[in-house]
Amino acid sequence: MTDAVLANIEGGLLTLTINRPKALNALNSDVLAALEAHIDACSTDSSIRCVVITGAGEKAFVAGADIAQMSQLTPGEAAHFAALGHAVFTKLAKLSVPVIAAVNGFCLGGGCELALACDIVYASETAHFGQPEVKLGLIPGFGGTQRLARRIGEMRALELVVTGRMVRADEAKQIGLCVDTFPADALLARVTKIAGTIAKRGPVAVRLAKRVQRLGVEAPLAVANAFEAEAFGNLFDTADAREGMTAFLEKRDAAFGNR
Ligand code: DAK
Repeated sequence: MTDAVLANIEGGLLTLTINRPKALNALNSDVLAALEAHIDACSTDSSIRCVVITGAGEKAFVAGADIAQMSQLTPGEAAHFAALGHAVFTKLAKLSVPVIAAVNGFCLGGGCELALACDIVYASETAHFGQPEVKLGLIPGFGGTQRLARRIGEMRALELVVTGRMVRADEAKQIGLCVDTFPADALLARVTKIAGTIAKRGPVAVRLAKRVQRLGVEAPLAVANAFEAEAFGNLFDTADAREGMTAFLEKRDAAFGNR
């Protein structure tokens, strides 16, 4: 595997670092292929409880799709690039464990779409978000016209997409593009701590919570509530739910076995 994306696994936490700092971590086909390989590996590793994605260097999370590479694409290659990007981001969104974006700087175009494919986003106080594709005569190509509206609402999303303007971290938090902001030098440590908390919770419950919510937002409320009720019932068949409730009653920490 190339070093386009660095992977580190520790304490049930997989940290993926997009690693092209000289190009502000722009997404080229090598990065997308490496990301896909790591996501595939993660999807079959039951020891991983949470994933964190960040960018190498101090300046950028991901400053978009690689414009230099894109500018050379034939229509056929562009279609392949778009299909690869969609496939990777969809796989990421469908990972059974929560995925957190630690946005450590510019988060633009394909980078913002990458953050939108993650379940939870935290940002450094110096981060900038945006979908500037219209400045290049393009539109977002990795799901941004769809996921952005679902996350922050149609009006705010279209305003960002058609102006291409950048949003600073404080506004990003205010409009729901990220949950919270931290000083740049504390971001990764704070996000790792939060991911560590998730990793300690009942793993089957965490996965089911994500699954039910992801499925439910695409469904009518009555159907979504039925998903939840079924999943809730299924948890009573798991050793972890028995252990969690027993541990509470016995006033001790639960020892979950992921079963
Ligand atoms: N691609 C390639 N290289 C990039 C890049 C990018 N997106 N962003 C930055 N770089 C490179 C710069 O070219 C520069 O390289 P050198 O000149 O040093 O070799 C290096 O990173 C440092 O950047 P700057 O010198 O520009 O740094 P500044 O601090 O002055 O400015 C900036 C930072 C983030 C404001 C600026 O770099 C910038 O505006 N970058 C471009 C941001 C952008 O437009 N992002 C959106 C890209 S378009 C589709 C599929 C996907 C997409 C669309 C369609 N389908 C197939 C349908 C997605 C599109 C996009 O994401």
